[in-house]
Amino acid sequence: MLFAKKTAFAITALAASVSASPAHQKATSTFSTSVISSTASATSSATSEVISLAQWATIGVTQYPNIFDPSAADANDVCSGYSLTGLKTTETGLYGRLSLLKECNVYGYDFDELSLFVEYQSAERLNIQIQPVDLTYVYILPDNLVSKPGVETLTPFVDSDLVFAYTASPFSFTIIRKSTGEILFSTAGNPLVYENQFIQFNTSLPKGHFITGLGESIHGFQQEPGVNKTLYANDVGDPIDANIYGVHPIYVDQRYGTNTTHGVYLRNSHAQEVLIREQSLTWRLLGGTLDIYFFTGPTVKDVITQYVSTIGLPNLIPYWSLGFHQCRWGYQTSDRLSEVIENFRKFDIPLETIWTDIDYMDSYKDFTTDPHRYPLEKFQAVIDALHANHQHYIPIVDAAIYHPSPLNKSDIYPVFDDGVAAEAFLKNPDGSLYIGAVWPGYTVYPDWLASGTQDWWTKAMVDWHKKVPFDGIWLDMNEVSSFCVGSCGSKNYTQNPVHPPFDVGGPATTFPLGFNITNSTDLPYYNSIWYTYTHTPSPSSTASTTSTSTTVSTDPMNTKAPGKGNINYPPYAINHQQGNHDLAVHAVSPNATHADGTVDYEVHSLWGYGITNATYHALLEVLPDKRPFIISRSTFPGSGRWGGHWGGDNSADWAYMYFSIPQALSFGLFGIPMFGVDVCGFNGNTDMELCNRWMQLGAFFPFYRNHNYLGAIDQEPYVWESVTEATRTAMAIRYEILPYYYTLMYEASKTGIPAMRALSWEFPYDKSLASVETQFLVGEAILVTPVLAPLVDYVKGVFPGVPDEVWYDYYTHEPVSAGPGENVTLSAPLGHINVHIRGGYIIPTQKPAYTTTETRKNDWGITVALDKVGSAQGTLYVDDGESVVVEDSLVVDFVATHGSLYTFPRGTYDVCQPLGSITVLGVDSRPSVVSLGETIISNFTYVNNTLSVGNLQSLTRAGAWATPLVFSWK
Ligand code: MIG
Repeated sequence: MLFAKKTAFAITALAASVSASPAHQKATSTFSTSVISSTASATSSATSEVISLAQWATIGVTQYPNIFDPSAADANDVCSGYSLTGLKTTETGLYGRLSLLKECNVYGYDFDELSLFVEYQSAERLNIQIQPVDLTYVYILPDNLVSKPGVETLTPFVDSDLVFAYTASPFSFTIIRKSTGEILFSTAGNPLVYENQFIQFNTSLPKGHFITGLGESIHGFQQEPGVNKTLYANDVGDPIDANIYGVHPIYVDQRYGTNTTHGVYLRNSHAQEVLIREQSLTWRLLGGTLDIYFFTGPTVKDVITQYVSTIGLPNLIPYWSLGFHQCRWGYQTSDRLSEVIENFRKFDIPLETIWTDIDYMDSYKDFTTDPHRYPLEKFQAVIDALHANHQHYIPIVDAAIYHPSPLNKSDIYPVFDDGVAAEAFLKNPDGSLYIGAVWPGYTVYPDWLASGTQDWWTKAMVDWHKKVPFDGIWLDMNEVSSFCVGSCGSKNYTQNPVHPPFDVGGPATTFPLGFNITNSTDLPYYNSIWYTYTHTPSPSSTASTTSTSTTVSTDPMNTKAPGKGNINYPPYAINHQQGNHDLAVHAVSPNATHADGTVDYEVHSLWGYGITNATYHALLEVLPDKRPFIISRSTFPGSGRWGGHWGGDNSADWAYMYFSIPQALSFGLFGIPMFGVDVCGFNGNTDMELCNRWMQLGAFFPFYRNHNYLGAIDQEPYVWESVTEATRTAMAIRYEILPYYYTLMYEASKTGIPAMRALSWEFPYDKSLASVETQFLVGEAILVTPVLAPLVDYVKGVFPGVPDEVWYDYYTHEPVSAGPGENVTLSAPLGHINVHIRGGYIIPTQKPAYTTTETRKNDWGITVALDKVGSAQGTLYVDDGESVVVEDSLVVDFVATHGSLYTFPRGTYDVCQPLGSITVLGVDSRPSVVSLGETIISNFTYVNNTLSVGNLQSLTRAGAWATPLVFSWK
């Protein structure tokens, strides 16, 4: 086999020279100069000629996805199911035995005898477990790996609102909501199919259902009839309606007829497929056991709390992580990084955290820095300066670990050697190291189920932090990605470092819809970059190396195998998005083996969850007593306990700005509230108009980060004057309401209810809101209505709850005039994002500054938005923003009624900043007397039914929340 010697193009300085002077900003957009070179590798320590991984090694064996195969057997037609016998009640539920009625072996081998357990675990949760009586060939997902909730309170099942009913033969079960008599879930009419590599059950659904959840995919919020959801962790750049990075087998079923909601969670780490139809849902699993949890709700927020506390509540984020994050693939030198940091300062755009992508690494090896491009001392000076300015630094850490070549004495990589010594890496079935390929060349993969892996990982992080004092970690490629099929490096790793089998980071070739109109002046410039790139000759291949083949076994016949079966080519082929639908394409192969014998096939989608867990615990050692901050690409139920998530490789186009909202809402209910997407778009070039709108929209997401593809034009917000201004406007709001946002993140860590919310969660009785996913709420009090299309200066939005609710414009304090269900047209010129405050709510604020730390040192404010009867309430939570174990905290309750605002502080956390201002929206008439405590305040303004007082500092010197306050207007 040929390994072509090849060089890759890299745009080394596309991002190199945006001017830092405002005078250089153009009204539309500015491109930086680009230098295109043909270095052998994007990092310097590689030699000028590098062997590339052969193309053939990336290609799998074609599988025909079952859902597209018209000749595929339908298990519901060919299987007969089981019959239930020996049903007994237990202390907490039922136990029974299921016997196979007739052999079927449709996509594997039938299990003859199954055990059925029904357990009423709490008043809110019912668990059904079905597993083979003989557990020899079945994978049982360990409790200590993925939380397995048990019986919480000894509830006799009569106390539950859920009733389990059944038919004995063929066995089926039905879950009924007692209080409404509604059937929530029923397998009646379809057989249970339970084989070693295929499990299937169905439920009927009412017509017109509203199902959400089931991720991760790029899709609208609702999972409507026709959806085929494939759940299998996958490294791919955000195609629409395909399986991507994370796996979340949970759905929420919101029933408008009875205004009740329930949730269904399937605790299983195998590949899955869920088919949603007008009146049914079919769930397919490629192994393991059935472990289903039903949550009673009855409100949708109840379901979220019930589910998220089952899988693990999200960790409380550090306060600083709510600041703005700037990232890109292509900050190629530490000088460039400094320049970007300075540019933000010069343009007065708050920058909390700068991130580096794989550019900083020495030949893409984790825990290294490139000696020439990121010389350590210089790099350290950049990080020290950030810290001195209350700013932060986050590096990427890739999943795979470089395997040095033993033939090259100078190819030294202790992180690898230490990992081998710790037995920390995945193996082949024969016990040798599993060796795939990622950026650095042939790589090995941490085995998160092996006992020595955590300590090895922690040590690597602790050691590295001594050199590169990072503040958080960005976890990428953890699906877990491999560029070749199988253990392709087993016989070839001496060729390391090999280059990826594709060119890295060529110029982006697309622009957003409408670009030619709004940004026409940039087109010739862009075309010239593309011309240079396509006319630079590629050095020809000069040598070849032979390779013996890999260890991948190929069984295109899909033969059924007993035991664990044919794990590389399971008889039921899921619609896996990768080339040929082969499970081993662009990922570690299903037969990669963990220390305890578990194969990747059984826990594939848990790899990213494993590294997030391990990194969280490593960070607790790196920065003792500081809350770890992690953003991970691959996630699984429970990942939220350790980290947040970004939406992966979206595209710089309007559609992806829209998709960011349903993706965020879904991750909210997945228990991962710290979510955001690559603002301004990753793949493709962005443009001024899109980036303007997106920088404003992103400011209302919990995780706010601009990130960009290597070969795309610059997109820091200062690149365009209009984006600079739009960004400052939106960031001023974000930083002003940080106390409110942080309080919401705190609540998320206690209840699971995310900060960013669907309208259908807050107004569950209004079916017309179910489909709204172009607007969202931050908490209960702030409604965001972004522009999601080019070339418009207005936006349409609904105002939920009217006429009972009143919504005030954030900027003008004007109440919105809207009828129930009315799609109101709002003015939205470029640079203006519609934000509304809901009457009845009180929002604590702080005067915004450049960083969150400086903002925390500023005066407080209170915004009171009165409802129709002149009342409002709110809460503030404050602590030091960083302790893992919070010893001192402060909660302030706010109530406004009958012309007075009362604050009720309690707790031990000291806040010394005074209260500077109070603003009351919706005051009917000009007050004659305004007072704070005993002091009459004569200096107030009353405009637009808004009462504003400032300069209260002298009255609250001991700190805004030192004592309860009464503020009155009469
Ligand atoms: O295969 O590190 O999703 O954010 O910039 C690409 C380079 C690898 C994928 C991540 C993206 C990141 C990029 N990475």
